[in-house]
Amino acid sequence: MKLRRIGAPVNEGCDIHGSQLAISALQSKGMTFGTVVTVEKKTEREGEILHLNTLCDFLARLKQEVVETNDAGEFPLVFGGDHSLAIATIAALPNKNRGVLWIDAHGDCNTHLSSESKRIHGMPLAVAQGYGHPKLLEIVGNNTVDSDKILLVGIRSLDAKEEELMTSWGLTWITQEEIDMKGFEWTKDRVKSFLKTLDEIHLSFDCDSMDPALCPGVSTPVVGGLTPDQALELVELGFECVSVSSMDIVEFNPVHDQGKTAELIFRMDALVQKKVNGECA
Ligand SMILES: [Mn+2]
Repeated sequence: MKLRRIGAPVNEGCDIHGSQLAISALQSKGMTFGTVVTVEKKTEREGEILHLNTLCDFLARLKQEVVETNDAGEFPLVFGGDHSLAIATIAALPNKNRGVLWIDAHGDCNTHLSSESKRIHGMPLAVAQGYGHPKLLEIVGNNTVDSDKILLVGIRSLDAKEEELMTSWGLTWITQEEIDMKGFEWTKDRVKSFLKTLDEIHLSFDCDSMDPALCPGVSTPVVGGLTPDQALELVELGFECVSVSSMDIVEFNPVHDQGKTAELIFRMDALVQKKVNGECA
């Protein structure tokens, strides 16, 4: 299968300077994109969640791009940009039999009601399950994901209300503390047994799942985390255990990077390309 790189330099879901520059930073290092979907500023209502109209417009266009990529028989690999874009990637394909492997330091399961920051990049996984602001749910339509088909890995920063929501929805997550205590082999076994229950997944990789001491190019770093090699191993495991239908690599912030996160992104891109090409060979 052919891979199509879709650039999504969105920062309105995060509002910390930098991730809007991710695509041009990757292009300057030689990466090429099939398409780049850009943000067009819309008028915002006061008191609404941050940049809601701007993001809804952007996400609808990004979703359409992923739909067309899939219709063309190509594999959509979406580069962020902040994690709000996953709303569009996940919404693009029917999800009733599809799971999600979500590698992240954060839960991204806030709703507009629980969120303190009101930033949409903390909400995409809630929206994907059908919880959140009506305007965001409109983008998802019927393509929600069942909570019992989702596994989060690398979690080390949950808000109290967010954690309550995650528990009430029946979500499963592996914390970084568990990974550190029980080991990476244990982690891979857990991920593997989860993947084996599914036919197909969307893979969402947040760069802040990695230790910011090793990969500092992110907007919301949290102490500790995966090594770049472990991150690659988890992504590889995804492709080896189950059919991956789409993927995001998000939250790269070149302003804070010292070339290290970019280097990991290039390695991950090469790995995904190899897996996608091989799948139909
Ligand atoms: Mn995230």
